[in-house]
Amino acid sequence: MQIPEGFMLGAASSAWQTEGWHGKKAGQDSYLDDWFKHEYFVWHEGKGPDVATDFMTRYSEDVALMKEIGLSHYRTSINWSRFFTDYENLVVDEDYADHVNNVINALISANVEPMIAIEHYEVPQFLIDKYDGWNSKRVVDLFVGYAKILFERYGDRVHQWFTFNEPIVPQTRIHLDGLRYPHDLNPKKWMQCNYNKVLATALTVQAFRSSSQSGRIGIIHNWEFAYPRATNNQLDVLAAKRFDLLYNRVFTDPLIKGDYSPELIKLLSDNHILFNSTDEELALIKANTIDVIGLNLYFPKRVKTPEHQWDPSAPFNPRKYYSDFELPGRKMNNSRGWEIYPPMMYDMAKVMRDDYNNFPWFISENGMGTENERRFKNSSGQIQDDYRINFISEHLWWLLKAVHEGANCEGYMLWAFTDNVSPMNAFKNRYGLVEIDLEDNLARHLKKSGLWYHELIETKQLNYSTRFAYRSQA
Ligand code: BGP
Repeated sequence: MQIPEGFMLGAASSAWQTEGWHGKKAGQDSYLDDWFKHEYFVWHEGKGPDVATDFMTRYSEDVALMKEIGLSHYRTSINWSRFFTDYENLVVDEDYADHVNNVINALISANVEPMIAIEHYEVPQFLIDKYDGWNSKRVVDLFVGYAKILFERYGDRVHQWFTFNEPIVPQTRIHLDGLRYPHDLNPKKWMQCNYNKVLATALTVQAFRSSSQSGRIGIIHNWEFAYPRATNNQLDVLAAKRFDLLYNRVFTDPLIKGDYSPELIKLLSDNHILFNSTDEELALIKANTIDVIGLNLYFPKRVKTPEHQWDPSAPFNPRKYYSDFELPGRKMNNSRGWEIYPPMMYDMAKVMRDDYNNFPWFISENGMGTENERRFKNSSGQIQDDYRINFISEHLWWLLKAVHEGANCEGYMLWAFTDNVSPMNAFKNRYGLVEIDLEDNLARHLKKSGLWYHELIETKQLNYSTRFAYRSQA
């Protein structure tokens, strides 16, 4: 299948998952760093952001490999917690700012366009301790101040900005599900943080447009594609719809369309978790919608009508409205516990076409994390990750089919360029086109998929005849 000219074929990562703490100054902890320090025992084999892939000192090697593979784009983030020595007076840490500058320049000279997320969970712990983090509108203002400095310093060379990567995720894990440190279960706070990040995005979009820089600005959202168990069962369909409102449209409606849907507002009011907003803020959100959206899409979310009655005295959770549905026989990535369902790419394109007026979008993350990947090394030590090649091929096949039918999807970015640190799972599941060898001083080695991706980019031909391979996995 032909890949259209100009279709982005890149890869992604983030600052905190690669950098390591080399050169980090006292007081520069991010939320992730603080969590890692407090609950080190939930991180796989004690590995985490402290060393990561040591991108801080080894980025030149990585950029050289990006050039070798021929990536058109590389998305990463700038680490807010390291960018300042004083978050309130916006005093820049010039050492870190220089590092960012060098990385951007290196990417450009390697002919790889940088795409930058302003936050990929790297909110400074200081702002959590002092203001309760994203629950606070003071933090919204400080974020916008931070973003303006990035536009001034790097906007001449970075032309694609994203306010957040997966803005819903940290507060969902902390305030809605209570899974992550500090386990502060508080659904109202969950929704307030969601809203404050929408507001922060609108204010940042406004700041970007009034700066002298060219380019575009958007957000990266982890769209959780909700499939009802049975499309002819109205209760299952309703369960999927409510899931979709609470996890997807809570961001995408205000950011793309400028307004929250009345159905969502009613759902939030009925459950006493409506966010605090002012008319002025809502007008600002309406006037400053984004230019483009990146969607992180890994697995389908299958739901059915709730199996059990909800306890009205329990803290609100969207599970009030749905139960998980496990499709018997589903194809799985067992390392991660995620179902593999490539046609989701095509279904996503239909949603963007029908519900968002063919708004510009791209796949900002998709990929396959595999445990114990060393077992796939051949005699010369190269990881033979055919399962990853198949995974990418199947997903791209469905995506390109949609593109050939008119979807406004601009590209595909693999997660991830190199193996890197996942929250808690650390290096357990390997995602990269490039191996990070923990047993050999973090040496970088191209996997078979790295060579394959290079060929894909060179030839712009996806040689894949099966549209959907069945269950045979690593
Ligand atoms: C996305 C995040 C990434 C990355 C990826 C893989 O949700 O944006 O930061 O971690 O998922 O998931 P995991 O690392 O949990 O396996």
